Amino acid sequence: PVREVRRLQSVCDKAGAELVALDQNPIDAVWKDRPEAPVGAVALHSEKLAGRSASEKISEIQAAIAAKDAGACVLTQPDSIAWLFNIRGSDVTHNPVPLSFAVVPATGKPSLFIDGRKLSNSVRETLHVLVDVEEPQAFKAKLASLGQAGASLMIDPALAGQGIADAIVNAGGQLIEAADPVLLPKAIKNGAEIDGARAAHLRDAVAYAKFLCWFDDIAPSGELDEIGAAEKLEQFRLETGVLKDISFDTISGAGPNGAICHYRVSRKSNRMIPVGRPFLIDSGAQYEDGTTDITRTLAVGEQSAEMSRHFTLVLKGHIAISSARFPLGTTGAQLDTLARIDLWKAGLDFDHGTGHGVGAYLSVHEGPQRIAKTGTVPLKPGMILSNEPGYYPAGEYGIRLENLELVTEPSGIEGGERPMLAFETLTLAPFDLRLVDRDLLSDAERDWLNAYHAKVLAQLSPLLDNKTLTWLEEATTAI
Ligand SMILES: [Mn+2]
Repeated sequence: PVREVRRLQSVCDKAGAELVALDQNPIDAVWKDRPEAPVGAVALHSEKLAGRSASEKISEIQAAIAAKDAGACVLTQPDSIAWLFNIRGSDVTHNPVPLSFAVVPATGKPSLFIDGRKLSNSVRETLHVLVDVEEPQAFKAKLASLGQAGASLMIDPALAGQGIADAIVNAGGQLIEAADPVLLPKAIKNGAEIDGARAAHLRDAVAYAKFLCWFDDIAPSGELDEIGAAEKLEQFRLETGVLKDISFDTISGAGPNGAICHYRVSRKSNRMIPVGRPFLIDSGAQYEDGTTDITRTLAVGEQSAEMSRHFTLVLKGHIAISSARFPLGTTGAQLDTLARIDLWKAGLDFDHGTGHGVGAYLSVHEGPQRIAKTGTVPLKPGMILSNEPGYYPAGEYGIRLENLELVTEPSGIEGGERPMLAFETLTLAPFDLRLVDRDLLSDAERDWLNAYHAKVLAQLSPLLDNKTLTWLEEATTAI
């Protein structure tokens, strides 16, 4: 990206070094068995799920481009392109996006640069109404011809490659640097996308409850390993019959592996899940109507008082975020502290953000919103964010508790003056009460936990088999 090249340039300047751009990537010379670029099939994303037509979205984005006095905007993010044209792809594992580029003029028909082998005749016909479909090889020539015509082209310096900026400028064009105009509208989900997210989470919760019930049967034997747990969870999700993919590689962390934040289980690292330590599992699903992401930390056998204390401190942070009320204009950075304050008081912390944006059957991580020290974007109604504080005593175990939260419309509070935003929790799964130290929770926190568990039980009970329902009733007992 342009911004990264600038950063490297300034580092090189300081060090008295020279940053040299090459025409050929030197890795290509030695990468003999490089696979061909993927040609995953493109599917149309229905207007019923998207909530808006592609032509309506294109008009909105064109107005944003015109407002920047740009002749056109170059889109480089596959999820921005997928959102704008109401398409989904299968080029990237766990992310339903087609690899492609697009040039959207302030007026007139956009151009989509995509390998034609990804498009069936019917998809191509539908797209042709909206865009000029061109092969990827034509992309650079298009940038050059716009440059030669003296056009002003909008690019996002954090996302667009330096090669794109060079192609425009070298041909005589002007650059207008601005945030990808799709990011914000994509982040703010409309009514159809919110309904879809709720449906996806309810479906996912049924699979998840079955997994938790199964886990409690098997794990205390000490004969379950990380891969076995991850595969079983995926199997329950597959049994929904509508799983498109998991939304990322499951983080299944037993004992010390749980303390590695972005741990990814492999055949080599695979551990047996030890009895007597919490087990962390972070996973998610892609359904046509929504993307999920959930982390639970589960008791396996007896847990020490120290483990429960750590778990409960993390839970307090999770509850503080979930129950927060805040005015319009509040950023994720302002809320981030709420997730940490009880850990800080105990001399503890965690080294990742508290939450990230989540797409609507798109990337499980999307901007621009986040709950983190770097979260400078105000939270808006319709945004979906994760709420996932943690604590990771190195070499011992990991604790993380994650739900997805929807930012609601501002509403009044009894006795209050100003309308406040809130979070509606989308994820529906119990927190492991065997790890909760009741005495560390305030009355309000206990009320929150009991109300959440009552909601989980009420929503799931009509959908569960008897065995899972009996398990869930026990798991959601009021404390
Ligand atoms: Mn997450």
